[in-house]
Amino acid sequence: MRLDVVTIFPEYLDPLNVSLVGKARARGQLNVHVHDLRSWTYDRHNTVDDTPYGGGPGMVMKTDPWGEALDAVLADGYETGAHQPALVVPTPSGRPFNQELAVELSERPWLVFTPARYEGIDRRVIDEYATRMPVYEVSIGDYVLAGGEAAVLVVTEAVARLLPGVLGNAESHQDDSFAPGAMANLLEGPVYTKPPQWRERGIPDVLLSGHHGKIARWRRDEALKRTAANRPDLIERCEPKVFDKKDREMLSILGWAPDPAGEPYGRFWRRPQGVEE
Ligand code: JD8
Repeated sequence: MRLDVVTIFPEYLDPLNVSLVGKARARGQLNVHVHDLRSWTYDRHNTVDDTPYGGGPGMVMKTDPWGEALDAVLADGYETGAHQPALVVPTPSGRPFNQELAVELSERPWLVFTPARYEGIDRRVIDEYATRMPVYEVSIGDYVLAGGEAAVLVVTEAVARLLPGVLGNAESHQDDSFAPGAMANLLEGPVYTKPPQWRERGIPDVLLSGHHGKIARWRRDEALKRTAANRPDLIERCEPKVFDKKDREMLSILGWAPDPAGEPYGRFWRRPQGVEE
C-alpha cells in the first residue's frame, strides 16, 4: 500500500516513522510519502489560506496550493506504479471512522490523505478530485480538533495493522473488538502479567488455575461487564443469538433481558431500574 499525506505540518507525521507503521515501512509493506503543502506556494509568505466567501470566522485553505500538490502527488504515484488512489479527507463532518471503514481502506492500494487546518479546504478541491477517485470524508470522533493530522495518524495505524504480515502471528487482529462480523462485538476485558503480586494487588485466581474453560468464561464475563458499563449500545446492537446461556445469565445480572415485545430473542434491552425480571 502507498500512502501520501499533504499537510502544512509535515513534522506532525513523524510518528509514522516509529512502531508498527515504522516497521511496516522498513519492511516495504507500506510506502509512505509526506508532502509539505507550502512546497506548492510561490508568494513570499507561502500563503495557503484566505478569508471565507460569505464572511464568518477564520480562514479557508486555498484551491491552488491543494490542486497543484494533489496533481503532483498523483503524477508521482502513477509514474512509480501506484494505482487506484482514494482521497481520505479528515473532517469533523465526515463519516465516523470505525473498524469497518478501517478494513475497507486497508483493501485499497493507495490512500492520499489531505489533513486540513483553519476552517477546512475550499470545497471545490474535494469536488474536483471526486471526479477522479473515491473520496472518504472521515471523522475520528465527536470532538473538535484544530486540524486533520491527528486523524491521519489514527487512520494510518488502524489501517496498517490490518495489512497482511504487519502484525506478528501473536498479535492477530482476527479477534479484535469492533471487527466487522465479530460474533459479539464486545470491549476487551482486563489483562494481567507478572509479577503475581504488585503493591498488595494479586491476580484473579481463575487466571492462575490453568483451567482454560473457566478462564475463557471469566474473560467473556469481564468483557460483558465492561461493555455493559462503557458501551451499552454495542450490546443492544448485537444479534441476541450471539449470546449463549452463560452470557444471558451474566447479562441478566447486569440488568439486561431480551426485549419482551419482540421475538423470544429480540434485541436485548435494559430492565428499567427496580423492575425485576
Ligand atoms: C480536520 C480543520 C478545525 C474544523 C473550525 C475547529 C477529524 N474528529 C475530528 N474533530 N475535528 C477534526 C478536524 C478538524 C479540523 C480539520 C479534521 C481541519 N479543522 C476546524 C471545523 C470548525 N475548526 C476531526 N477527522
